[in-house]
Amino acid sequence: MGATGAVGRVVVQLLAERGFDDVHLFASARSAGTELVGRVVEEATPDSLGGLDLCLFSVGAKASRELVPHAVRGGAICVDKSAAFRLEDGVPLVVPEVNGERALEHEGVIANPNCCAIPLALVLKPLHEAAGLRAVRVATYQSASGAGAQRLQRLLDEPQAQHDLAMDWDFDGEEFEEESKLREETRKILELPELPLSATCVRVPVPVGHAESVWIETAEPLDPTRARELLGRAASVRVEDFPTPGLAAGGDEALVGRIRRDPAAENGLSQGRSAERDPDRRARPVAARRRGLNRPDSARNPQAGGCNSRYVP
Ligand code: 2RA
Repeated sequence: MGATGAVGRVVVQLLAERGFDDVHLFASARSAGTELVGRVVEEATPDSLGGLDLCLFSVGAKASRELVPHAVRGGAICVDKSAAFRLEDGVPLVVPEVNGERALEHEGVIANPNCCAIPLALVLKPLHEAAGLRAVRVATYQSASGAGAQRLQRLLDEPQAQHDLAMDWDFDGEEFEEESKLREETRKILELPELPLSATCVRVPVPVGHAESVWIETAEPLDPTRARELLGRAASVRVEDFPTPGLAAGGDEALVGRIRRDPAAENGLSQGRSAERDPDRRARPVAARRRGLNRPDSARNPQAGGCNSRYVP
């Protein structure tokens, strides 16, 4: 569901590459009829979503809230990438490498975390097991793709000289919604409900590939060399000296590097990481156009946001 969106198109391509052939593609009435990987996209309705085994939802929270219950009633297990159900009791919020066993506890819906929470959890889990997390601070540098296909196209169409930072999430006067999501979701995935975690999220003029700087404090001392070893062995994590969105694009791993002692904290460690799943790394044409880059509402477009991460945020 959401087959024609930024994330949906990647999902469709990966399913085809990986040999899944009993697949139906769904989208809203507006996008139904589009052809992808030789299949015609069907309109998602309460009836058309009945009788399916597994539904991958890559739409906005409003559409998920409306349609997921129909698919579940029709017998499907739904993996939903929106924020609609992530923090609900009884809905596992799963990063397979971190808490995959929780998926088995589903009652019809399994939630897929925010695309910044997924790689963060991947790198925090082994460090927590080794030394106990005491506090986490994160700064994100999020790509245009995270706000959806239209936002990505807008960046590609505008002159480079007009590129700017944006903070295009709902703002409660203190925090952006993205920042509180990152805290609450990471706590749920790691099962550390009290973990002190503060985030500062910014959208940067990069087409695809989110990056994060992460500062952690641990209960026990954790040597950077040891942290590097632990991360080198962690599933779906790749240690790179200088991780960037460009290096991560098109791959299945979260890259982590710049692992070093943080002299500003006792038992402090800092690191940078980057993750993205975009099958198309080729440069795209840039034409003149700029509209609303920094408007707080610029990401609230009708198109579902998505960062094309391997886990489909
Ligand atoms: C964003 N993480 O980048 C969110 C949604 N993909 O805005």
